[in-house]
Parts: sequence; C-alpha cells; structure tokens
Amino acid sequence: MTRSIPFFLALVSSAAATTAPDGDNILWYDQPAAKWEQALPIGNGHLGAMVFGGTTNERIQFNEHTVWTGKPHSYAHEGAVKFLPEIRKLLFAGKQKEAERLATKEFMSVPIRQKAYQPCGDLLIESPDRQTVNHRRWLDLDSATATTEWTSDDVNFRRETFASHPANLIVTRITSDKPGKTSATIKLGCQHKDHAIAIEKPATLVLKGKVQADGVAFEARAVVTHMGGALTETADSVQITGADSIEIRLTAATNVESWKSLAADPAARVRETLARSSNKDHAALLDAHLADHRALFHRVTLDLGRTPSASLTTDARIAAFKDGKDPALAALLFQYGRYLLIGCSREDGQPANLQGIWNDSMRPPWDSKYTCNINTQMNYWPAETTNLPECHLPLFKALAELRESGAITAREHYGARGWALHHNFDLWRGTAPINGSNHGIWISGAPWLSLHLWEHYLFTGDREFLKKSWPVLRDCALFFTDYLIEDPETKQLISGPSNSPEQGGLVMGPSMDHQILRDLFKATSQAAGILGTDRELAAKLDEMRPRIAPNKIGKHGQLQEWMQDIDDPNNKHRHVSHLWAVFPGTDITWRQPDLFKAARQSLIYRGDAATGWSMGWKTNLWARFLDGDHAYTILNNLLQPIGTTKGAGGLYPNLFDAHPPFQIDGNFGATSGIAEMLLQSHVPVSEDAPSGPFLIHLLPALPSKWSAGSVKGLKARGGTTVDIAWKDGKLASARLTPAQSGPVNVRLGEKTADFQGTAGKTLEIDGLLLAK
Ligand code: FUC
Repeated sequence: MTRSIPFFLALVSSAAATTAPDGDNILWYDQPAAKWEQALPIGNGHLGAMVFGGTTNERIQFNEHTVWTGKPHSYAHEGAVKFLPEIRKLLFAGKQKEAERLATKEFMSVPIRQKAYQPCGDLLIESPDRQTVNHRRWLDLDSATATTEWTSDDVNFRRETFASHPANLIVTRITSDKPGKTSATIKLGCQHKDHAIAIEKPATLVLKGKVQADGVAFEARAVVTHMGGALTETADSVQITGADSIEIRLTAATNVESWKSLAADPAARVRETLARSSNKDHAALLDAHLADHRALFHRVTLDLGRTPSASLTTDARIAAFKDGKDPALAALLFQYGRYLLIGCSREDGQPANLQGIWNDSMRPPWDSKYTCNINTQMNYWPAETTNLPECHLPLFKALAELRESGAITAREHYGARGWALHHNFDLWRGTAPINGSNHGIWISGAPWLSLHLWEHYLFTGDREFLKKSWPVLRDCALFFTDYLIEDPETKQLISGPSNSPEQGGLVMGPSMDHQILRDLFKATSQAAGILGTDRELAAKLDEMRPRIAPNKIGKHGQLQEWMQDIDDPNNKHRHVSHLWAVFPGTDITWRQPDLFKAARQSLIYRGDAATGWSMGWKTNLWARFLDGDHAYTILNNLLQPIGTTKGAGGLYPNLFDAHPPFQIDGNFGATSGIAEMLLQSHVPVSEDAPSGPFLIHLLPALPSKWSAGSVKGLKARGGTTVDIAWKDGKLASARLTPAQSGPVNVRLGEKTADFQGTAGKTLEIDGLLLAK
C-alpha cells in the first residue's frame, strides 16, 4: 500500500468539488461513461479495453487482436483472369455497366465479403451499492492509465487500470484511504453465444469461447488478489470483502497461430502469460508498463499554450473548442493520436484496424477490418513524423503476409507476377476485390501500402530494414509491370479496371492509381540502387514511369480525377483520391506550381465539411498547400461534438473520431495533420536525388491562431529530430539533430539555408538567421 499516501493527499486537495486531475495530457469527466464512446481506451497492441469508470458497477470491455469471424481462407476467384480482357474491352468501349455486370459475376472475391473483428469479453466489478460522491474519472496519456475516484461513506476509493505491453496484461487495482473498506464482486461476461465461464482456484475467472465452431477459439483469465479482508469464490464470481486493496490481472489469447493456422492453444497461452508475471508485484508491473509506454510517448511534446478552458471536463472542452479559447485541446488531440497508436499497434500484434483494437460490437461498422483505399494508410500517417516508427511494424508484418496471399490474387485475377491487394483485407489476408465491382475492383492497395515501407526507410535510414522489405516492394512493382496497359487512344500506360475510390464506378485510368504508381516505381528503382540489386527491374521501372498517364488540368481549373475531363465542381464526395499526389504522395509539390494550383482548386471545390477521416485528410492537404489557416478551419470542424453538422464527422466525448460512427482513422489523420502544419520534409533538395537529402521545412503551415508555441521531437525524412519554438507567428528557434553527418537543408517560408550537420549533434538555429 505504499501508493496510498500520495493518493489520499491528492483526494483531500480536490475533495471540495470535482476538479481537473493534474497534467496536460489528461481526458477527464465527472460522470461514469453511459455509452461506449464515453469510455476510455487503453491498449497494448494485443489487448485493448474500454474503461467505463463506474463506481458501484464498473465495466471494462476488452478485446484481443485476433478474435475475428472466419478462418484461414483464400478469397481469390479461380480463373477470373479469363474475363479480364473482356472487362477492359467493355470499359474502353464506354460500356461501364456491362463491364461492372460481368465483373460482378466473374471477377469478385469468393465469398464476396470479408470477415469481421469481434469483441472478446467484459471484466465486471461490482462494489456494494452505497451512495457515492466526488466521482471523477480520467485517462492520463502520459502514464497510459485510466483512473476512477469516488467517495462513499467517507471512504475515498480509487481504481486504476492499465494495459501493460511487456506483461501482456490488463491490470486493475482498487485502493482506498481507509484499511479494510474495499469490497468487490468480480465477474467476466461475453457476448458470444458459444462461451462458458468458470472459476478456478485460487481466485481465477476463466472465460472460454468460440466465435464459430470451426473458427477462432479464445480464452481470457482474470486472476484476483487482495490485501487484507476475505475472499469467496462462487460459481461465476470472486468476491472480496473488507480488503485494503484488490488487484485483478487479465489476459486473453486465441488459437490463431497465424493468418494461415488455427493451431495455437489459447489456454496454454494465457497460462504462460500469467505465469511470466506471477513473481512480479503490482509496483513492478506498473514500473515496467510506465517505462515501456513513456519510452515511446515522451519522444514528442507539443505546447500550443494553456488557457483556463483546459481545466474543463473533456466533453465540455470539445463543445467549446469553436470559441477558439482552448488551443491546448488541439495539442491533446495530437497526443491522443500518438497514445492510440501506441495502444493498438505494437510489435507482433495485428495492425490497427478501422477501430484500432477497440470494438464492442458483434457487427461492427465495415467489419472493423482493414480498408486500404485510405483508412489503414491514414492510421499510420503519424507513425514516422511523430516519432513512433516501431508502431509501424505490425503493418509491415501484415504486408509480408499479403505478399503471399496477394500472389494468388495476382495470378488468378490478372495472370500477373508479384502480388495484388484491392480495397480491403482482413485477419485472413483476403486480397481479392470485395463487396461490389464498381468500387471493390481498385488495384492500388498494395502499392500505396508498400510505399509505407519506403517512407519508413526514408525516416530511419535503416538499410537492413529496406533489405528485409525488398521482396514486398519488388514484387509489388513487378505486378504493375505486367498489369499496366496501353491506352489505345493516348498510347499512355494506364491502370484498369479500377476506380477512383469510391465514386464514378469501374473505369480505366483513374488519376490516383497513376500518381501512386509513379511514386512506387520511383521508390522501387531507388531502393534497388541502394541495395545494389535487381538492376533489370529498376531499368524497366525507369523506362515505364514516364509513360504512365500524367496528371491533367481540366476545364474548371481542377486536377482531373479521371482520364476524361468529367469532374463536377459541385461534387462534395468524402474521398479526395486524385489529391493523393499532394498528400500523402509526392507526385505534386509546390515545385510544380500549375499542378499544385489545380490540385488546390479541386480541394476548394470539394469543400470543408466532411466525414471524420475525410477531414483528417483535408487537414494534411491544406498543410501541404502551405495554408495553415485553412488547415486550422478543417481541424476546427473536426474538433466539434459529433452531431453538430449533419452528415459530417466530429468527436465523441472520449475524443474518438466519428465518421460517424466511430472510426479511428480520423484521430490519426488529425495527429498527422498537426505534424504536417509544423514540419514537412517530403521535398528532396534536388529532384535528381528523390531519396534525399530532403528540405526540412519549418512551420510550413502555422495557423494564425497558434501565435506562440513549441514542438519537440518531430522527425524529418533523413532521420533528423526537430524541435521548433515560435513566437508572434514566427520562428523563434529550432534545434535539429541529424541522424547522419552531412548537409542539413532548412527551409523557412520561401528561404532555404544549408548547414553542415554532424550525426547526433544538435544544430541550434535562431529565427533571425533563417529570415535573412
Ligand atoms: C471506405 C470509405 C467509407 C468508410 C469505409 C470504412 O469505404 O469510403 O467512408 O470509411 O471505408
């Protein structure tokens, strides 16, 4: 009970009313969560949980990353390739509907839909039904701990929950400021029909369940310990009365050995996990958790100024954000994205799905799978820029697996070498086109995701990583050397059948595909050079690249979304796919003023209001258009309570982003967007050297609302760590710590300056020096 003294003092000082807990990176509330979107997320990449923060009834809803419907399965449509020439012929002849009909019949995934991510169970903690006062609950992003406090019969209680990555446990501890006053009945619950709950001695709750008879089987175990008091085990609960403190250690596992096998033993896995920590006391578990989390979280700080509004409850802050008096809420949202990525994407875990790792629904929206015509990629946009490259690794592991399953799709659907991925994948690594031919046949899942490997290399300079990833990158490009087809009219190389997500139906030659492929071919050829390998392929890519249909400016001054000049300036569609070239791509930068202007015009036509992730994307785009105030306008629209603007996104009380409904990509899009407003590094110093060095562009899109502030620890391509401070809307100072010795090229406004950098040595630059 060594921690009970500071806890009691803290309570005394705040007992008068519910006041904000200490700290800048806090989400807090004065009511328990009534809905899931009010509960607070914790996670360790394998387990995720939503903490409701009740007093007499606590619910900790938990997930395990591999609890999915379905089982290992290849979704490729055998023999689909026979129909590819006819589908293309129909599209070239302008017979879109016929092409879609034929594709629906002969070209789609078997079955047509992929599988869904599922909830695992509930940890339920009932305390004696007494009157409670002084309730408050919070999530501290700095300690990755969800805490609930309340007073009952003059006893002050505290319940703290964290998800430890090193121990793979969710740990809950209940303490109070008076000895012998802590009592609780602890149970497990589960939504899956096929489940059983039992109690094993000593004081262990066991949940065994199956998603479907021949599919995923899971087991969760919660071990209860207590100091003082008495313990009773019933048929389905563990009861503690009159204790000084109670601790619960929960873990879960499945039979999923890999995407190809269900041979693992969930019972052995959970027992092994619990045994690994059995000799560690609570303090040791907590210390290991804090060290692990903080090693990642502490790398970046952002200060946009703090006002009295920052002490309001988080839901009240969201409601008031539009008043412009709470810049710290934008900083909190930024850090929340980093916190969530640490919580849902850790080495050896599954990548972050549409809801990260958090899901309470048996039928989650879009199956909470991996939609990769924007969403999965957006989840990883902040990984490199906000200094969390390790969190990118689960995606890379999935890519290596998709290379295998996608090779079958490449062969069966396209008669091509390499690998292909359409607009979704699931736990079973489905890669064939799903749902509907008009939007499911979209071919750029693999190249867009493969470019994340290249970006990781650009940021980290890790040559070993590039070497290891080479087969994925190489085979992805290889596919397109077989797949691209000459347009009979223009003689340019075009993509197709494909679509501009998710509108306009099945077409030949959507602009987005070509933009992605130009970046892919450039990256792959560069990577081959760096690794000294596959010279023939690199030469082929260099030869094909200039023949890919170029970006075109249309009659409305817009960047064309398709080969034909058919864009509707009134189209407000959430997808802004043809602007991929500007962000996250590099096909169009400020170095090509005409195309840059046309792309900007297209974004103006699309408007500002949008779904959650679409606003996330637009924030990044306006930052790349070097317009901080417009980026802020979008952020301001995103940072509103859900329901404020009909049909548009916003935030739930727990700061989860709303498509609506909850979809986590918008959170990551917002974090990435704020980083892009403060630092950009995608433009190489010389166009002849696309793999760097890059211009380190300081404060490229600083909004006038953030007149003073500082950011520390952002990353630029080339591996430079960047700290920036600004005042009166102008750079005050910057500290750049390069990872490699060599020139450091800094850009501020339209001025650039070159410095000589030494690896690991910080260069201090003041604003005046650069302004000259
Ligand atoms: C794409 C989007 C939808 C949604 C879904 C998960 O299909 O067009 O808006 O985000 O993914």
